[in-house]
Amino acid sequence: MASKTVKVPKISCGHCTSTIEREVGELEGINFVKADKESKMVTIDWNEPPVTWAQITALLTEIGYPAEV
Ligand SMILES: [Cu+2]
Repeated sequence: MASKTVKVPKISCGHCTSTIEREVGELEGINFVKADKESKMVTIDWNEPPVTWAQITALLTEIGYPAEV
């Protein structure tokens, strides 16, 4: 299992964190996703395969919450 914590600067409220948790959580292979509105950090644990970090960050960008690189 892989794990990463990234900053998502566009997080501004609880709706943002729920959207991220729901959308990322729907990907196959995601074990855990937690977004924090104070720190704007998102922690994700996943299994690779079936999902890759590139796919996760692509999804974040697609839903309007790109991760900071
Ligand atoms: Cu929001």
